[in-house]
Amino acid sequence: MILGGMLLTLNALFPATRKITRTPEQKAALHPKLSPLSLYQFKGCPFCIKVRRALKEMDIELTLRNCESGVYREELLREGGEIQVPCLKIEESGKTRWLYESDEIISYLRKVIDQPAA
Ligand SMILES: N[C@@H](CCC(=O)N[C@@H](CS)C(=O)NCC(=O)O)C(=O)O
Repeated sequence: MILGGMLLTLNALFPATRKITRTPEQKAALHPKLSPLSLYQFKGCPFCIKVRRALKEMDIELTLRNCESGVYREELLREGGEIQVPCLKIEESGKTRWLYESDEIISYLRKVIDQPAA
């Protein structure tokens, strides 16, 4: 908890910088690719902060689900299989996948936003 608070403070003091800046139109074009995704996270988890900083660098936004407690934590355990964050919930073609591991999540997001529109 104390470490998480310190990391959040450091993250606020030294915010990630955008490596790319998207126009509102470009963001709207990404919406179909990103809306099926949600990031299950803890606010003060270093690996979650790493993913959130990568989101900022890529100038994209995802639905964030805080799962320190409550229904999203229960859902993560029940459907994802374990309580480990960050975890990306991917809803595609009527199926749901749960992607664990911060590096995997960042790589997946990079691939998703580079994909040409379907
Ligand atoms: N290798 C993982 C590590 C993730 C990890 O250790 N997450 C911790 C929080 S910082 C966790 O989910 N712990 C389970 C718990 O607190 O119940 C990654 O890079 O995503």
